[in-house]
Amino acid sequence: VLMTCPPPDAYLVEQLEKRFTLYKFHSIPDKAHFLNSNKASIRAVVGSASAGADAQLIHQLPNLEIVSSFSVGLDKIDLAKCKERGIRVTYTPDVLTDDVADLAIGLMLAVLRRLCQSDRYVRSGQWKKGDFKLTTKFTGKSVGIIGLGRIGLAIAKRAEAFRCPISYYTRTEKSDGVLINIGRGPHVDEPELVSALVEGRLGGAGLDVFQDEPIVPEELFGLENVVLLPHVGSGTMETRKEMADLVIGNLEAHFLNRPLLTPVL
Ligand code: 8YV
Repeated sequence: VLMTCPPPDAYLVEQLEKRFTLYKFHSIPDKAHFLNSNKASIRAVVGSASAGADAQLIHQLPNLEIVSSFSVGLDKIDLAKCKERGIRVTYTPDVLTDDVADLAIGLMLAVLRRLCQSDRYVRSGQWKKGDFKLTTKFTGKSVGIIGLGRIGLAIAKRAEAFRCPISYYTRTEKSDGVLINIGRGPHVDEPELVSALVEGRLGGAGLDVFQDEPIVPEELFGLENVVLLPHVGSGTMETRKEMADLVIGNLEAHFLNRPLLTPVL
C-alpha cells in the first residue's frame, strides 16, 4: 500500500501497518527512484484531501488495483484514469457529515458573534479598559448553500433550527453577507474573496479550506471579520476513527474479494 498524502491520522497508519506493507510516499526523498524499484509491488493507494492519485502516478503504477481515500472529496483522484484502468476507488462519505456541518455553523457564529475577537479582547486585558463593539445576530438570517449534497443538507437542517430562511443558491449580490467555506478552496475565487473582504464589499468570512493549503493569503491575517481554520472540518477523534476504519475496511474487502463498503468506482 502506498500512502501518497502526509500521514493524516496515527490510528490509520498504525492499522495499515498491521495489515499491509505500507510505504509513506510523502517522506521518501527520492520518489522517482522509489517508484522505479517498487512500482510492480504496489497494489493500493491511500490518499486524502491533500494528495490522492493523479494521472501521472496512476500511469507509473502498473499493478494498481484500488485507491482508498481518507476523505469524502475526490478532487485529488483522477477518476477518469481510474475508470479507464479498471482501478476501484473508495472514499469516506456520511461518517464526517455531522462534524463538517457542525463546523459550518460554528464558523457562522464565530464570524457574526465575533467569538475569536471577544476571546482576544478578554485575554489581552482590553475588557478592563473599554466597551466591546456589538455583534450581528445569526438566528433568522438568510442562509444560502451552494452544493446541497449530504453536508449541504445537514447544514440546512441545523440552520433551520436557527430559524434561518434557506436558499441553496443565489445570484443576488450580497453587501453585508458572510461567506463560509467548508468544502474546497477552489470553490471560491480566492483573490476576489480577499479583495472583497479587504475593500469591505463582503461582511466577513469563516474559512476552513483554501486554494493552496497550507498557504493562506496573508492579507486575511489582519482582518477582524475573518475566522481562519486549518482544514479541520472532519477533525474530531470520533470521525477520524470512523474514516480510518472505512479506508481499511475497503482495502480488506477488496483484497478478500468482498463487496466494497463505500465504492465510488
Ligand atoms: C480530509 C476532507 O479528508 O473528507 C474530505 O474531503 O476534506 C477532510 O475530511 C481530512 O482533513 C484529511 O485530509
